[in-house]
Amino acid sequence: MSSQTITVPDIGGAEGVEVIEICVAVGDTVEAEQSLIVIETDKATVDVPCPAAGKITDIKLSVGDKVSEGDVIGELAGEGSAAAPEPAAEPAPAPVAEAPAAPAAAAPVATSTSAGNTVVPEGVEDAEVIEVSIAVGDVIEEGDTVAVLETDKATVDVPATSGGKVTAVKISVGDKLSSDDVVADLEVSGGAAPAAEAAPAPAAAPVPVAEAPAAPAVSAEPVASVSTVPDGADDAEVIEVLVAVGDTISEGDDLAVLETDKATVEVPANAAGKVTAVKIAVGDKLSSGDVVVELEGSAPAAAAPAPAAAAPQASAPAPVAAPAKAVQPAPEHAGVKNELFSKSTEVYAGPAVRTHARDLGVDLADVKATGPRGRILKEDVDNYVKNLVKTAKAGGTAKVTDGAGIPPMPKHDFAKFGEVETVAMSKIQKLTAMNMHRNWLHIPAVTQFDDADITDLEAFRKGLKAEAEKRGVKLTPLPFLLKACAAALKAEKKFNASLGNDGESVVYKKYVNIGIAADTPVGLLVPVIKDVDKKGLWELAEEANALIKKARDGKLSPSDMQGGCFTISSLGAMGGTGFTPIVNAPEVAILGVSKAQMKPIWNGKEFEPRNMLPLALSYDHRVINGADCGKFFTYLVSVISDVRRLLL
Ligand code: CAO
Repeated sequence: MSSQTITVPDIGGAEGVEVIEICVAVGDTVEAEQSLIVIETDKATVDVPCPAAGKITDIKLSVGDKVSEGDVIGELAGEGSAAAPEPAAEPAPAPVAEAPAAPAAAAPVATSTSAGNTVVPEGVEDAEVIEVSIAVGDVIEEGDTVAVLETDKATVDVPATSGGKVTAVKISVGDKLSSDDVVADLEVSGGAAPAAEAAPAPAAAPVPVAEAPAAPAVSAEPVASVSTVPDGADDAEVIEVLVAVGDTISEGDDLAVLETDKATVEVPANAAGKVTAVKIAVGDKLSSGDVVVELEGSAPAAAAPAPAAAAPQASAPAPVAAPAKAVQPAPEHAGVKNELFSKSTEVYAGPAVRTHARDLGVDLADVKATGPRGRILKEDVDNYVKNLVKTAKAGGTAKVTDGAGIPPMPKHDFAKFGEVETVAMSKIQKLTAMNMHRNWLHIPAVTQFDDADITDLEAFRKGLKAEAEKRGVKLTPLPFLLKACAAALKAEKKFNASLGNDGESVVYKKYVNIGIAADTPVGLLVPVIKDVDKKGLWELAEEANALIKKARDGKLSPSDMQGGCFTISSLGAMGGTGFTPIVNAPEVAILGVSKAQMKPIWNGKEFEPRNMLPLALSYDHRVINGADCGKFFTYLVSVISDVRRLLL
């Protein structure tokens, strides 16, 4: 077993960079590329990966130490460690046979006349293999396509950098490749010059990023400019957008947080002004020059972001498979104090921890940090998950303050207890389920109950039966309820409203459209009667009859179901003394109607038999308060109980 001293790789010339996390302990068995320590400059947090697999036998650093390139991190014992080169640029001294397929440019096989390889040409970085075009045994010539790679900008053929017979294919679909990565081992026949010549990739190789992305160039308009991603970033994921349209920003202000697999960095504005468009979103992959925001009212930005030479480079610590290669900390802007994550809410975590959290589906905002200066450690994420699991196993729900979210529903094996039949839900049933679930979760609803005395209304309605028959209309209590609700919606405008799309405003409607929840063979549908306030009883009865028929015949058009302000859900014909209807968003209230019943009502002197209609009014408490409901409901009940009041 060999031993290797692990040192701090090239960190772009930065000196005295603070160690903020030691990720391993003596005795740990580590993989190549596993994070050993995390260092932090004022611009970036960078994981320093282990150059080879092995066992940690010594650690020389502690949290808080200041390190520079070449400082000793610790000792590694392991089979792979001897082969791992120092981060320095000298050619690997001992390219012994057991060396793994190192993509080193100074190809160790240069002396061989029978073996070589073909490598990824220059200019490629972290591009995904979408096709492998060769197989073992193939005889290829220099320039033949050996694979197809894809970046977010282009799909390119990878030409063979050398000819020969393929003895091993070193890549698979889905791999991420960069320049000099070995694509295939070759047996070179006829003594043709092998890898040594081939290693430097042909300059003509197509470079995926060559076709410039959406013009980072500065707009020609005098007052408009853009702020772009600085040099060095490549395919880095946006994990936070820190500005919005309308914000006024200064040069150097943080616009977004990007993350690669090795570092998390902030993107500073390279121009000042008012943000007129944000061109990125969380999840986007950005590279140097990509436009982050459009600005107005500033001096146009210099064409390119031009990072200052003195910027502490978090890029490319060089141990072999150079990990943090794409990451360049933001350029330093004179006079701009820019604390790491200063605007990134309280979530302060390195890339490895962020990736770990994402893999586990953990929102870091929910995790209690125990690291230095409030940094979230991997153990913090693990402990958070452990606690959730423990709570779930204990059969309890997590405390509200635990932010446990909605626990998943357990799966059931119904067939275990007897014969079952599984029937697929109709499209409408699934849609209704989804809408109900969404509305139930989003709307803090309150339901208030009351009874309306419909003795007189029913007498009036029955008196109109003959006329209704003549007109060919079925006259149920529904059109009366429609008229009464329209009057109440006009009287209490908070009920004829919706929450604005921004969640910070209320939209009051000047029209009165009311939906009727209708039970149909395919599920619950809600046709909407428009301008109820402008229509008479017969017209409402006719329209309700027609729309309900259309719904049951499956003939409603989307426009028949749109534009509702309020809904009536009547189960009156079916029975029941009350139910709590779910608000039909974006409406803010719904009236549930149950079966009318004769009840003894005290009239001040005696009990009198009265026909009482049970009503339940659910409302969105974000828009409507209890007092508003009281007013609306009292008015509604009063007009239902005495429809003459509708004339007032
Ligand atoms: N109390 C007593 N009787 C009632 C009544 C009530 N509240 N409401 C209606 N009735 C009577 C009607 O008067 C009619 O009797 P007559 O023919 O003797 O007059 C009978 O019940 C049948 O009425 P209907 O159901 O055909 O008509 P409607 O206008 O009352 O209702 C509709 C139409 C579409 C609302 C209803 O049929 C329906 O589908 N309701 C289902 C609503 C639903 O599923 N909502 C979801 C619940 S959870 O939010």
